[in-house]
Amino acid sequence: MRGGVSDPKQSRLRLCASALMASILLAATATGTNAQSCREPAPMRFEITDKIVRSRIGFTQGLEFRDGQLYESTGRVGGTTQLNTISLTGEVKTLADQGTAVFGEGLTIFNDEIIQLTWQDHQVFVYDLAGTLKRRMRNPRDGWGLTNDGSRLIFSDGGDSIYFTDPKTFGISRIVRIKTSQQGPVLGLNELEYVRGKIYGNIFTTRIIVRLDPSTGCIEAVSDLGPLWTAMTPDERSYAEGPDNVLNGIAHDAATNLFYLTGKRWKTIFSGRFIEPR
Ligand SMILES: [Ca+2]
Repeated sequence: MRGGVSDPKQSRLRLCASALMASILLAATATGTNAQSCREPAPMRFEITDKIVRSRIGFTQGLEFRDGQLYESTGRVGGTTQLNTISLTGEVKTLADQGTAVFGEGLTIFNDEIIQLTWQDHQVFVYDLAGTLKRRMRNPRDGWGLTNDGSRLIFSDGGDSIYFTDPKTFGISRIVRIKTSQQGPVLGLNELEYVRGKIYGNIFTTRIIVRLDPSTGCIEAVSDLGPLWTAMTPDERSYAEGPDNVLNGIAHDAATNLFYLTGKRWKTIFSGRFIEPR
């Protein structure tokens, strides 16, 4: 069913996310003091190059590009936690299904293993590239977005920090607080993507994607993805207008430098590039 709010994180964070978006946009134009030693974030524009129309929709919680296709994690309360592949022509294939007992969240691929978080179930599933479950790990925290920097997994839990963990054990080795040039915590960082030393993440319930430096936690750039909705056909937009169907998928193909962006239960996945003014 499309429509009604089925993600309980939604109502909890809606107010603080709105405040955060205002704060980040304000920070992007602020000229005041630099209270937390971060530079003012630069505006970033997303230039759409193409779009993929899916053969069936999913409650997207994680997205990553590998070997010419997208890997997707899905999850919601009362909905199935799946591991899907999506071809660049939009064909969706389910590799694994954990059922409705757990709430699937972020996904990343590290050393030919697909790693899938769950929200508050503390379970981390590890699959081979064909989707066969190899092992499980325990996450002591909530699980939201997940990516990796080539040596460590990096995840968010909706709070004010990102967490670096051991890919073999999920033991947390480092915690970095997310900051802007303005005072106050940054909450709601959701789906993540590590690209050339930076992390792109979308702020839950907003149309904002930020780029942050994982070594300092500073948000360096901010992009309003509102133009994605403008680029949809009326039918495609109908899938992206429910209060639940927020922006929540960021993947990157290093070979082409293309990003792939989508949202929960969207019919469309957009490809394109982030452009910053020189
Ligand atoms: Ca991602």
